[in-house]
Amino acid sequence: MTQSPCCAGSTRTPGSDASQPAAFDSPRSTKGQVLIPGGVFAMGDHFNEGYPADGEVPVHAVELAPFHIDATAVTNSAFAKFAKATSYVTESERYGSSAVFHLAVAAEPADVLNRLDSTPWWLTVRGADWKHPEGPLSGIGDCQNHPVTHVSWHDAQAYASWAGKRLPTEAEWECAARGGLVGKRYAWGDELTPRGQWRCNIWQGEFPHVNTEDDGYLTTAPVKTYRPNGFGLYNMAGNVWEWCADRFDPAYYQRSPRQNPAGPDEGESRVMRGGSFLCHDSYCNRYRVAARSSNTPDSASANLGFRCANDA
Ligand SMILES: [Ca+2]
Repeated sequence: MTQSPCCAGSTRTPGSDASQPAAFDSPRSTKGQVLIPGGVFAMGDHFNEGYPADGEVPVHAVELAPFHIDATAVTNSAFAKFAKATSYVTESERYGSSAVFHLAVAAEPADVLNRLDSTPWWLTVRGADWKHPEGPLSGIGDCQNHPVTHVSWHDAQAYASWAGKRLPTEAEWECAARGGLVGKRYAWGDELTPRGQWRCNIWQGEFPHVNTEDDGYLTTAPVKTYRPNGFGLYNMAGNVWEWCADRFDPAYYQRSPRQNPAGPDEGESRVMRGGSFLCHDSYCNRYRVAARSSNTPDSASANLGFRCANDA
């Protein structure tokens, strides 16, 4: 974890598993993807309301080649096809536990291994993984069209290569999330709930104990919930954090190249974007379109997933 322990729990893995490939050699596929036109956009926080340590400023011009990006986050159903075809075992499965939000645990007390003093709403649950997102007593039978969770950056990379895709760069992700709008706060405009309607799955109520679920969901929502943005992309804010390809450096915007920035060359953590169902203005406003966060590439949790991209 870096500076934002509220955002996503963190797990450590037992080391690499040489018995399974980290990448698969599949033909390129743009199935389920939207073509995003290239061009120049203004990347970063236009309102200077992000957390300074996240490095959302300065706003800077970025020029991107056209690219494709998935219209939705990768679902449990899609990830199940990958796991079945490849026998891939995720890092959470190998580690034997993952981070589950305290109000959504489905496990025997003996399987709740740890509760951190600094983030007591994150519990380390034995047997929590993508097939058991709330613990061993949960399943994904009724959640096939929800985003897959408990996947590490390494797991996301493996899936993307199998699908004939790749993870988006952070700049591609923000360009896509903006939906063609210029300098707006959210993926749909500047207002959080236009005409009183929720456009994303975040937290309402008193974090972390009372969630009034005004947006309809305590934890994940199906990937096509709410109206898509101007590019036809769903849930670019809230629901689950999404891994990007880039390494994370809060100072990166001060030196990033104008054309097709791909992140710093060095650094342990990887970028996550979009915020999750746990975001609330009172403690984490990272559902804004410019918001940035990161986690180590072996981390996984109940509010962290991904979507894929491709060159045009
Ligand atoms: Ca919600």
